[in-house]
Amino acid sequence: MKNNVYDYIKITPSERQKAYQEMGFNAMISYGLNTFTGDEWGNGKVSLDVFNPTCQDTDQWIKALKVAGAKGVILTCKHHDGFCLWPTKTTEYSVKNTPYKKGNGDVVKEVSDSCQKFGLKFGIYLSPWDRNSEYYGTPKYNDFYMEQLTELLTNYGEIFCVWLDGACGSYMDGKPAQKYDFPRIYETIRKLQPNACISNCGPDVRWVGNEGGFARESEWNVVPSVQFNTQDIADKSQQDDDGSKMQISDPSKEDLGSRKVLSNYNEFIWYPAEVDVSIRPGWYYHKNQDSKIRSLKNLMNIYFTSVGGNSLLLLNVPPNKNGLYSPQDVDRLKEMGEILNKIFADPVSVKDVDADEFENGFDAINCTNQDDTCYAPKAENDVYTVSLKFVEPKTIDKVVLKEQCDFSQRVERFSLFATLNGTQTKIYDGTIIGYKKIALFDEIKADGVVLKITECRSTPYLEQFIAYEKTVEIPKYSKIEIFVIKLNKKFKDFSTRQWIKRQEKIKKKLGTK
Ligand code: FUL
Repeated sequence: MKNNVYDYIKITPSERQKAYQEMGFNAMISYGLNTFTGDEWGNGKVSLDVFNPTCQDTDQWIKALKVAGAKGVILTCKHHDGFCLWPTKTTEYSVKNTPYKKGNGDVVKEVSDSCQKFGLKFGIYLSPWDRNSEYYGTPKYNDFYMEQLTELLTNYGEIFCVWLDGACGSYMDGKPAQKYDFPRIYETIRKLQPNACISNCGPDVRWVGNEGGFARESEWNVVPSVQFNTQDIADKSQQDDDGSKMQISDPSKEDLGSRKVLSNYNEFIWYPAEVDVSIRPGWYYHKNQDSKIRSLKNLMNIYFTSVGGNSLLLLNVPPNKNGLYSPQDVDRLKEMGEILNKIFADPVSVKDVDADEFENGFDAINCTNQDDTCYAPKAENDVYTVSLKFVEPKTIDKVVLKEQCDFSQRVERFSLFATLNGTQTKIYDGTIIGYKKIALFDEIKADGVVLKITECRSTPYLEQFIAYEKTVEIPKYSKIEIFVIKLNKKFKDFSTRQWIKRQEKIKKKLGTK
């Protein structure tokens, strides 16, 4: 195919996608009957009497998430077991028939109210797969689902995201997978909540493809439109309740959007990646996982590869049987928020910026502030250079870079250099920048920093180029730890492939997809 870069850079985000990307880090709350039974995937037949949190406090959840730095919250209003956390008119399998508040509770309302109180956005997870509904597998299910969606989109204020899970194990119930009416689902969401992004099995936000917290080294926002394919997403999603299987496949080397890949296609979309991952091994609370919460180092690693690598982070934190976040989770969230605040406490003040001649209105100084103005050079070039001179020498250990995505994602390769008394030391080599790139490097004393963009789709539009002082030791993996992690992944990848083969055989035997 004969494309040129202009075919790619004409692809830009919608307003709703921009608002979502701006949020960076959101949380998911998995809560429901599974919390009380210890299941990950309830079978849809569990007695509603089990749902009886004695001191549920959604303010406590939302406060803890806010402290960590999350900007929005997505609640599992209905998981695969079909149990609804709101008193829906569509089914009896809901909170209204549980002992909780003698059937007068509405957990969706409580969470959305708490979000409003603490200034977080609220989003919904409404599982397409439903193991309770008698309609599942028939065309009637689509009407039923639409009614549930409509209730959620009309009664709980502004919704920032509808998360459509591709996971389905209907073969376990001897049923074929439902053919969902996605066009109707999207149309309803657009009509009732035009600002909401549709994530995962939706057109706005791309599932990164695993649930272990791994992103690609180069995550592109512009990808071939074939990447948005609900069947494909469902096929790659969980098909068994052993969540650990989803934590494996390491996509870091996968290439979805380089020029080489794009050149094979002729239709492209803006489709940013989202990394969904749980703070615990399971999505739901299990007491025996209290000691298995991800370490701060691990969470920071996920943060820097997702938020710091042009992706979104969706961190699941599940409440316990009392209806509270356990102290272990609260503490970890607090540590996370505290360290992030410290890491980004001291942007280095700049006294001078030097760059190639700028396009009118796109002065180089624009990339040193934190608004959405940007720098753009006037003419296309082989290398674009921007040099910052600090007010005084500082010890730095990270640089934050952002492209102004109204002009698409353009930068394909760059390097950073620290300067001190006229000498230059290379401190970082990178590929994409996109919405946000956090470049971490070993601490170095510098009186300035230089960015050289060596590959770019036409001229760059640089919104931010800010160096940060080293304020705290960033929890990072050592080289040996990285080696062990990689080895582990390889081993798990192998066992997952064997597992998938076995699953395929079982499904073939059962005659289901
Ligand atoms: C998966 C589901 O099967 C898990 O139970 C969880 O809800 C996760 C967010 O998505 O695919």
